[in-house]
Amino acid sequence: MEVPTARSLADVYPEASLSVQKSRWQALLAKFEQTYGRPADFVSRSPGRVNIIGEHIDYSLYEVIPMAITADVLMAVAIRPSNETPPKVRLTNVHPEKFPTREFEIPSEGDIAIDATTHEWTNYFKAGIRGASKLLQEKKGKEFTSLGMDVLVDGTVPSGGGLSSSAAFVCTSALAVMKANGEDAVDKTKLTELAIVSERAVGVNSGGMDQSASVFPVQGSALYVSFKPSLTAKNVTIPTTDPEITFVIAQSFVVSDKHVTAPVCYNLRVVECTIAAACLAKIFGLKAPLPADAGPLGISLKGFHDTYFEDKEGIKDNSKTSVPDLQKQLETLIDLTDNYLPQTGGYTRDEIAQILGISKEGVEKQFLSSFPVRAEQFLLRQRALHVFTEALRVLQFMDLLLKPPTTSDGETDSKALMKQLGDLMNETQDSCRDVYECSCPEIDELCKLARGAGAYGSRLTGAGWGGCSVHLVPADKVDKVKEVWEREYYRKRFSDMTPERLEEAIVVSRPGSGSCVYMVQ
Ligand code: NG1
Ligand code: MG
Repeated sequence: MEVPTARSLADVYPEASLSVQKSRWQALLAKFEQTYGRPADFVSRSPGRVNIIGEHIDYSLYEVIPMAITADVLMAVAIRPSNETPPKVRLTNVHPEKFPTREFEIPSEGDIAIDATTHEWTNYFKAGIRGASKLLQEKKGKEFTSLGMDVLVDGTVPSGGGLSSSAAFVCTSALAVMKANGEDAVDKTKLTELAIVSERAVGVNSGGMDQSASVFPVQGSALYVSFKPSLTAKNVTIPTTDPEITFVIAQSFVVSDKHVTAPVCYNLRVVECTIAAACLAKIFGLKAPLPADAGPLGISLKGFHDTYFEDKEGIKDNSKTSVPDLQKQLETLIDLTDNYLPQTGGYTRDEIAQILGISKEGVEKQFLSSFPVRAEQFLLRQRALHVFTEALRVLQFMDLLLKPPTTSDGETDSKALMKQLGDLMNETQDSCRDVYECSCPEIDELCKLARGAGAYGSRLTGAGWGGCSVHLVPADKVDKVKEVWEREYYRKRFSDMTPERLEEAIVVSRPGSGSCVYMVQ
């Protein structure tokens, strides 16, 4: 499937936001001309996302169900002359006070240096150039170097807020570079894969959910993303019910900056899950080594899962296993983890080395040297338990979307559906808070308030430790939930809460559309 070329803004945005978007696009194109003295050739666009369910399991290569939101990153681009050597990139932002103007050259073969130790906005564009250049070199030959570009950026996905501004930015950049170099048909899977790898170049050990959710969606659908055996994404419509199911997103305004917290939060979780996979494989004496797969550290809990059932039950291709059987497998793995990784206080480097039968230096080298991580104890038991139970909840959630409960006259039983979907989201929140330890008191409070005011399900979304929360709320309860948050959370905690900030804090989002290009006439 290819990234579509939008003919009009109605292809890109839901009806309700069209007039706001129209003025935003006009302003972007006018500012482009004013800045660079000529019109843009095209606009590249990718949205942010909210994850509905499947938290912190993408990097263990389990399925997740995010959806695209309306907020997005736009890049108006004009291609620079092809005889310019080396080719130059000029990057400006509609908010230059936050994102200052930059200029740099593209070295031959596109092997652009990225200093991941500084948190610099243009790194994400460089990551896009690097990834896209690699892909284009495979096609056009080693000596290919990208053309230069003049770019003006306008992003509306709040950064550090858990709605994946970074993936939206990298996907938009990579798409812009592909397009500028004459790629008319950009394959969605290829674009997503290159954006995943590109984002890792910026120093975050990320899974692939955000980039998939930014590239693939079609309007009105959530996305079921699988990573194994290879990346695939299926659009799933949310059943129409009365009252309508809505997903409401609420910011906690607790900023969780991954570049600062990763060594003790995000990257540490990635490492804990990877070590758990290695330890479980060793404990069960699996005959085959774990497959080297697309997880950030080469092996994954899903890799362990498939290998375990191949070893014990002779299942050669677990992707063909039925959903009820997959659910049983996960229940088995939950039991095994409970019995065979018993230490609730965690495992030290020495203990891990002992389980794996390697030296402490070996542990350090294999698991702790690719990304900065700081820890003495690794909570393998809790992390594996979260991952397996969460993977199970995703399967159950998908089942409900595909086969919603019905009333005696065969209609969708919306109350029962919302209750069951909501229960699963609430269980995710409990697990994130107590087992995976990636929530925070502010998010817990937003969830509690929402449930009290009529939300069926409430949980953190994205990496956590702050950022955003997502809530399943029937349309007729949205106002009540908002009112309670305003009164009990935002105004109590932030004395300087302005109406504009409140507007930003709560978003009722319908599933939006993914990446696209728009040609400027
Ligand atoms: P955010 O919320 O964008 O930091 C991160 C990861 C995802 C996923 C979630 C947790 C990046 C770019 N994204 O999301 O891949 O692992 O956390 O489910 O690191
Ligand atoms: Mg991000």
